[in-house]
Amino acid sequence: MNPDIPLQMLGGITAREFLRDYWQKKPLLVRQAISDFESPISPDELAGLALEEEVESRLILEHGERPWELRRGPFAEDAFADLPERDWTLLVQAVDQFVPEVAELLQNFRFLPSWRIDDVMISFATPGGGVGPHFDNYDVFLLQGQGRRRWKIGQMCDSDSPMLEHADLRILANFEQTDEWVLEPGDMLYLPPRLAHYGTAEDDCMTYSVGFRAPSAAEVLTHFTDFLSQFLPDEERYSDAGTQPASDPHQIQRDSLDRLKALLNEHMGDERLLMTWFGQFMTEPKYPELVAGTELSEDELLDQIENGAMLVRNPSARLAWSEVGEDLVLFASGQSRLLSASLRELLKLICSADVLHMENLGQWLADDEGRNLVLELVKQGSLEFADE
Ligand SMILES: [Mn+2]
Repeated sequence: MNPDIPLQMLGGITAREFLRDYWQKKPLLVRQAISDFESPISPDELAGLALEEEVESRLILEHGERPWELRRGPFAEDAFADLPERDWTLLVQAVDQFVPEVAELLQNFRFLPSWRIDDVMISFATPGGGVGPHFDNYDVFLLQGQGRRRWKIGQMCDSDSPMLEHADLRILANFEQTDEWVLEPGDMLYLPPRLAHYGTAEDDCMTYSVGFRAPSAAEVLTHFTDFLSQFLPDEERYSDAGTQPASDPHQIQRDSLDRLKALLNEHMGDERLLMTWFGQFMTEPKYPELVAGTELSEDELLDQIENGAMLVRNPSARLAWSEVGEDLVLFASGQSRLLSASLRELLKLICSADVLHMENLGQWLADDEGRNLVLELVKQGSLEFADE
């Protein structure tokens, strides 16, 4: 997409301007980001999802058995019958993985890397309902789907910000309001990480939260070094050949630190392994159990596609690709595969096409490496046959 075309989604500024002035920096309110927006799912359908075993959901009651009572799904069918008239909210995670029309909304965010997107959470709230004042460590776009919600924003927070005592929820003890707006269907509010916010329903309402993900520095270091260490032989150790005689054998000299830093830098600076780890880490599925492959032979794959079968990306899979030296690498749901540069267009196709079929896949199935890639992705579960 052209980053210099003004977008209605961003209130008439370009993706370039949004990324320069707002992304990760400050909030942006967009009235009618999507005009005449009609929520692709109803509150009843959302409640229905919260009954499903594989769906992650929560109910929060401001005046429950204790303040801000949290109940976790999956819920029984009668769970919604006894709820009070107001001041509660139902939150359902990753609705984009279960409702294709909700996944389609993500097309509006193609100016950001798809591997940065976490999920589309949808909340339904009765009047007064919300999750309390809080902050997140992630960027979020809050798109109003139905009814009206009042959003207040406040101070920038961090892990030292005082919280209410609560076993399950992170609710801010202090909220220093700086602004507030009432959002109507189609309105959208972008919030950068760590900005305090407090949303309450004005009437029965649904809000779509397009949430992003970024590994913490602690995660990057622990996970990358874990990954790296698999490739390091036990005999490779701290070494001090050529060291000087010690003036005091109890002192750790500065030159020891320099040797240690050289050892770290040699491995931490391995860009090939860093890219491989990062791609694998960022494409790990939110729910790995929903990416289950099927056994399939090459002949079966070809037969089916030649007979008109279509492949789609598993909505729970995550795909990305990258260049590593002269080669390409495809990351699929936490795994990586090194491929020759000639497969570039196939990788782009697999990552972006709505469906894969004989017409757009045909030439690649005649290529050994291409055919094998498609087969492996079906066996792994990142691609699956579309239901007719
Ligand atoms: Mn939030």
